[in-house]
Amino acid sequence: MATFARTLVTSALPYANGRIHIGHLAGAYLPADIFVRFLRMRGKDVLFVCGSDEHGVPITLRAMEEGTTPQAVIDRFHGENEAAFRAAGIDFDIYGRTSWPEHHAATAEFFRRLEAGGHIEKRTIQQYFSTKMSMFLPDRYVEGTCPKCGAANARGDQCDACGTSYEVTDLRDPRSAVPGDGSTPVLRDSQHWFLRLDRFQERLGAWLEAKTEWRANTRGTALGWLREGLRPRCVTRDTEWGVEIPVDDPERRGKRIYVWFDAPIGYVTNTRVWAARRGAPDAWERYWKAPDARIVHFIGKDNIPFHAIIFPAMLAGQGDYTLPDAVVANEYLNFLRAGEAAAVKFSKSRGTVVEVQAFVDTYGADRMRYYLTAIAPEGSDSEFSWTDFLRRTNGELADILGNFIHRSLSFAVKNFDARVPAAGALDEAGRRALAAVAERRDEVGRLIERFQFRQAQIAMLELARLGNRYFDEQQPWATRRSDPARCAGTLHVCLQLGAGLARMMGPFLPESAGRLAGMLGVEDPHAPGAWGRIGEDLLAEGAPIRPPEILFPKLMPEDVPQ
Ligand code: B3M
Ligand code: ZN
Repeated sequence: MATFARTLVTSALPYANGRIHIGHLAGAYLPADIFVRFLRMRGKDVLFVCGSDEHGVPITLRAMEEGTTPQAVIDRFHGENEAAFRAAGIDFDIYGRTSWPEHHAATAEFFRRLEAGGHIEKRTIQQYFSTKMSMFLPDRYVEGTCPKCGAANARGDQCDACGTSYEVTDLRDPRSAVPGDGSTPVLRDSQHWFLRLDRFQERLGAWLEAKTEWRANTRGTALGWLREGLRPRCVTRDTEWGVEIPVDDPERRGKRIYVWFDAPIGYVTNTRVWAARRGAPDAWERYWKAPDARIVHFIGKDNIPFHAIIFPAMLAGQGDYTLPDAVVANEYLNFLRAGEAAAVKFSKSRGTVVEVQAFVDTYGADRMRYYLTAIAPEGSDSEFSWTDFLRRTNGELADILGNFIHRSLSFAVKNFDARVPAAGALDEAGRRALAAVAERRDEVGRLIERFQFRQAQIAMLELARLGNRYFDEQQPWATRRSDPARCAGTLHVCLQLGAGLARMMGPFLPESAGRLAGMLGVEDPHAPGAWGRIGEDLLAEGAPIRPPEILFPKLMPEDVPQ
């Protein structure tokens, strides 16, 4: 595994057209946050950028549906989503906006440098036009039958049913998706600007060949695009909402930069604004133009082509940018309604949406983080169900992790004057249990570095399972009378495991990690370097501990929707 001086982590910029739901969180945000917290705990230089994606059809469609303006839509949801991420413990260094002037400038800069390199060309294309609404229809405003799988209601540029991307003119039985329209559009000539993606075939091929450790979904999709042969891609649209096309050409009237051209540049914009806010305006280049830095994108699988092919081509076309080191794409998290056999997509219209803010308000951030990581769609789609949430919250968080912490601290507070007892002459079982803390630390770290967060959380929980087994085998409630020194040694070991867990929980359950650290008198779990001190700097004998609070009170069946 190569070593890097610094890491830039990005999460896909959510459209500011609605509230983020737990499917989003499980996809591109929670895994990234676990990774960033882990790197921070190891004292690494890591920057975590995200922000609202504020252009494109999802915004204008919402504004049309609500009879309001795109600006009103983004102002509302940018703020709500920023608050929801904060409530979920997703700790970005900056949460920016692609409506910022700095972003419009950065997009123009990218476009002009690509144009100067001969990578942009103007073409006349056929675009769907609604005679009823007297407007050209961007892809998302056209629906029809998927040209590949025949699914109805396929979107203009990508089919949700089979995932195929295509040109809108490939769609069968096209109809306008503009609210109140529904008419059959006609094709009309329109001038647009194209990114000559084909000119990057070799450059991207060489770069991708080396990405052997990428997940199959990402590597497969990217190599598939290369095998088909990269083709010029339209990077402008007929719309009044978006970044102006930076050309001196009357044809640009009524047209804007395509949202998927400007949105990924938002990662660069947000890094620049972060640097400027710190009074170090050039610091952004240490992440985007440095061979000793790595860029790691966290996304959902439908964003793979943009992050593994198109944006890298745009970066390569700038001449001096670093290309992404890793693109970590999760599959989809779907919703399994009680009593139904098949899971469905999270969707407001279907009444199967679970908004992040509401979930945190009811169950707390850490229960949500634990469960979404436990069912993370890392290698394949996975399912969220309230029944399973209840079962795993009680059966794992409460009964394994919470129970081990509570029984250890309660016993030590009651029988050892709320202090860490003397270890004494530990037997083999005690020595093995102590050694397990550093072993688990290294196992969890290896899994996180390999972006296997689901397995990493299981490995973290394994330390609590081991602690419960050790407590049961040592029977301190019996040795308290029969062999007080042995009993003291048992509790000494249990509290050391607790101190290890207080930090090992840090990337996954940040709030609970802090609470446990407070009970044990352990350093702030998120202090730089805290990760390396797991299993090394032990609690001192005689150190005070606090009576435990219940970390994860059990939920009753009536506490969750049926
Ligand atoms: N705004 C969200 C999506 O397609 C899209 C991501 C942009 S990342 C630069 O789900
Ligand atoms: Zn299809």
